[in-house]
Amino acid sequence: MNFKKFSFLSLSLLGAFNLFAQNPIFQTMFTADPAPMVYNDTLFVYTTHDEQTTSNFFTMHDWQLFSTVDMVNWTAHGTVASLGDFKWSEVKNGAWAPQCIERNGKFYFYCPIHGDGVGVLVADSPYGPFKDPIGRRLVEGPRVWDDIDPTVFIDDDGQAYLYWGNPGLHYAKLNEDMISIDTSIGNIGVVSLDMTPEAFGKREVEHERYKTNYEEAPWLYKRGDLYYMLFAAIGIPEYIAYSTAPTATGPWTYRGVIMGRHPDLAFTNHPGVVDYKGNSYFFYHNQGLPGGGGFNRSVCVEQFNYNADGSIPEIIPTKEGIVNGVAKLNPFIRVEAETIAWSEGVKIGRDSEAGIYVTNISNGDYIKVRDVDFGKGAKRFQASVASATQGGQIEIRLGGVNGTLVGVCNVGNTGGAQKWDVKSAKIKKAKGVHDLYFVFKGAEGELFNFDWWKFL
Ligand code: FUB
Repeated sequence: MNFKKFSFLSLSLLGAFNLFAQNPIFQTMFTADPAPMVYNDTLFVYTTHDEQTTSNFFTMHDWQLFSTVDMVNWTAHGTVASLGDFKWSEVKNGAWAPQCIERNGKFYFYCPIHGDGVGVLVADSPYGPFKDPIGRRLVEGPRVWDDIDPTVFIDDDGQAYLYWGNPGLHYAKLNEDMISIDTSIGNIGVVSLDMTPEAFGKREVEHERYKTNYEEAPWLYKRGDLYYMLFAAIGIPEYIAYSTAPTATGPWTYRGVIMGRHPDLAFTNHPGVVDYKGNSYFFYHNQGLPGGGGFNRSVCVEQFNYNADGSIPEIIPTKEGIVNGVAKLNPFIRVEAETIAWSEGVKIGRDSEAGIYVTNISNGDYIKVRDVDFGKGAKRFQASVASATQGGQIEIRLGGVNGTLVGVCNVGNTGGAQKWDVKSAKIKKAKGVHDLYFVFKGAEGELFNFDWWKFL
């Protein structure tokens, strides 16, 4: 199904239904394999990117970055790295599940290139630009085709570990430079775990390649004294399960399923867990966007609490996602238009002047921004926009797509789709905390591009 057409035709039907939807958390493209990372006061989520496809395999060329400071509004930062960054690899389709970690002010991004093993990129900022510091694959696993889904973790003593693999689980100790491995252990630095039922669960149906419930998508972290290894389990369709251990290298004990099968989940799933501003969050993916499927997936998040003994409860996927944000949004400073709690119809674009902006805007599309704190009130609205057509209007509403209309910003032709101009509108009765809606109106076709907004 064509997402754009679906959105336009079904807007009125979906409006009420989506009033409380927060999952999937990114609606402007298909994303999967979430890898959350907290740095300073921001939560970053690196994802893979499913190109919209009708084929029966993954079409994945690049990795995307999103961030939040409140858990309900997400800012898209666009493509953060792509297969082209690995000049030594000729793989053209296979940008699979990555993870990024910070060490001493540098950001190390471990990327599986399906069919060519795991590479590493490094940057001075979480946003990139990421560069390949070694010009070759990082690890030589037992079978390069199986070397996917790296997870990286730095232990309290400074030792960094990289785990990866499908159908086996392997690890290497990273040297302090994070771009080479300690070759003194295992088979030239690679240790393949003994896949026992005690460690990763007894597979109910015997399988030639898979000896336990472990399938792929490992996610390693430590909480208190316990090391956690979450993973995609039990075959296709995948569940999320986990094991724990007293050290980063085991011995692992299987602890059971965290997320089982549910309608809207894809045949793969992929965990990412993080604590942020005092809460614990579980990231995963589903196929819940219009046009979604096993190769057109979407990242979601749920909040959870550990049990008193440190075990992880069963987590049920929801459409509501995060109900309570952890901060209010200040509308009196420039806010990127691609900071979105929920949207319908729009996509993101990039140019050298504006950076990332919202594009593909048609009549009836909208953007919702949650928990906007207007304080004692706003008087004017400003938006940076660009239009090569007759433009349209931004209806500024509170509380819903049909909520209180507090202003209308007219956007005319600015002389080009990348000719940015600031338009403004008078605002009435916007006080206190509200969910803000930008509802786009105009004639048929694309109306304008939208880079940022601000209230005065
Ligand atoms: O996204 C491609 C692959 O599908 C990932 O590497 C696996 O974890 C599964 O999600």
